[in-house]
Amino acid sequence: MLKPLTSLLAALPLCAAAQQLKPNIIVLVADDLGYGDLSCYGATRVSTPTVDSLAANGVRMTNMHACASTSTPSRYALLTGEYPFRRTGTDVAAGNAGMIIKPDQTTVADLMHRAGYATAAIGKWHLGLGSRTAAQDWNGTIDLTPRDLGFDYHYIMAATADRVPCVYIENGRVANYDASAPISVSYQYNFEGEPTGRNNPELLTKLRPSHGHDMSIVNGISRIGYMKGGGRALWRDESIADSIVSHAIGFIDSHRATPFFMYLCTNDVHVPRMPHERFRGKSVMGLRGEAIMQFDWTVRQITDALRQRGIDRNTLIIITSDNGPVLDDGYQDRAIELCGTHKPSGPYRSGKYSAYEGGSAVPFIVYWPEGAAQGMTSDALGSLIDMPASLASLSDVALQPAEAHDSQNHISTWLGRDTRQRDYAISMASNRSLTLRTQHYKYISPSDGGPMITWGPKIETGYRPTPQLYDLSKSAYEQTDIAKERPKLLQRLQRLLGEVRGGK
Ligand code: NG6
Ligand code: CA
Repeated sequence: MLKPLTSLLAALPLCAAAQQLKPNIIVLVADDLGYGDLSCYGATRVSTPTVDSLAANGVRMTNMHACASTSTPSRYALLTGEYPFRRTGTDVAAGNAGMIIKPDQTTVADLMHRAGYATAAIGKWHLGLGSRTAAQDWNGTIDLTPRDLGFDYHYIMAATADRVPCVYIENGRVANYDASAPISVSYQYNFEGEPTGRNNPELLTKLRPSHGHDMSIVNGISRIGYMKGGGRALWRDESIADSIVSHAIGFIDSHRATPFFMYLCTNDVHVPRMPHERFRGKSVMGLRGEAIMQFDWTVRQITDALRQRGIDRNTLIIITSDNGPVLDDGYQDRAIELCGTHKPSGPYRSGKYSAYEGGSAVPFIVYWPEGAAQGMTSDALGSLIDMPASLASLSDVALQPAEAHDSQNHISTWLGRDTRQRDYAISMASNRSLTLRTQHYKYISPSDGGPMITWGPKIETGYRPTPQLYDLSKSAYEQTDIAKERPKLLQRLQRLLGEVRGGK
């Protein structure tokens, strides 16, 4: 039946109003920032006043999990809503890895785009670029980029600051490209005559490696991988946070009329930690503490910019991290020596790379003055895999069955309007073994590999050849394995993991 014209007309202004009311969305992902690294999560040897104030005026979730204890698989899950264990090639990517997410996969950016948002990826990327590994045209246009994954704009680091190429990529091309210094990149061989950290330690004026990271030297710091050229396009580590912030604000400024979605990823607090000079000497924990301060500064720049433009009240900001913390991750930055009583993983055992909780438990703060609860702490179990479905729901976008198929909608809980939680959260350790967390328990599947990682620093893996089960309601620190005492519970969690694993 045709609707009378008057009712159609009456509906129009409402639609227009609804359109305008869509909040801007910023998903701000720190790198290697631990559960215990923010003062609103208990840190006392470093202070993060801006993040603390968002937490105090928003929702602070205390039981949130990344899907992996390293970056690439964790970010893969957050953007696609698919567990990284379903696909090979989702492990920590080289700087010249081809694009890991397939262009036909639906990402959270695609969904936001469908909802009418302008979309951007800014900062650390680490999910590959180009259609083929080692075949990117760093001197021309890269053929497969975040643009093919639903992002209108990108200004990114291909991988991490410790991996070449040490340049930003803006909309498929090296930003600030210097034609007088053509760029070559290899993860197999060095370029003739180019110094390396291994052969030319005298050129390491800023940081020395503690393990690995002894290949090409850029800005007095040796990296993973080899590169030649770059010239004016090479980044200065001390200015990475500033570059990320200025491009984020630039994107905000160019999208004042439409709602925007920004996936904003800091380089902090990943290695090499070389924050801006203005933070030097400011933390008792040295460079790692200063990198945490710089992370808080980044949040401050963004929130100030929103406020100055009068859009802070209708912007939803989610602050989280891609995986747990690490102290010595390959450079002699004295993170271990200066840590003192600080607990980067809070109450949890181990950190980055590990199957223990420290590997995947992450801070998660939701701030949106017009839409989220204020000053609430939630212990609802959650997972970053739910980003696509939750933001799609917030934006009224319907998901097709094949899209983001591991992702569930938990937006009401994230906004503090509900206490409904996930039944389980699954994470993948760096050897791809899986863990399953429920509100009270943690199951770690059996796997090969010793109790400590096999390179460099002392990090507990949590790997054992036998299944492990811990009661986290008794102690957050996984110490007493109750697998033998609770065979039925163990079986139930194993079955659940098996179902999810075989499910899709
Ligand atoms: C490791 C690197 C480490 C870090 C990590 C990835 C060595 C010895 N260690 O292989 O420094 O780059 O990969 O970190 O090379 S992540 O947070 O991006 O996953
Ligand atoms: Ca990381």
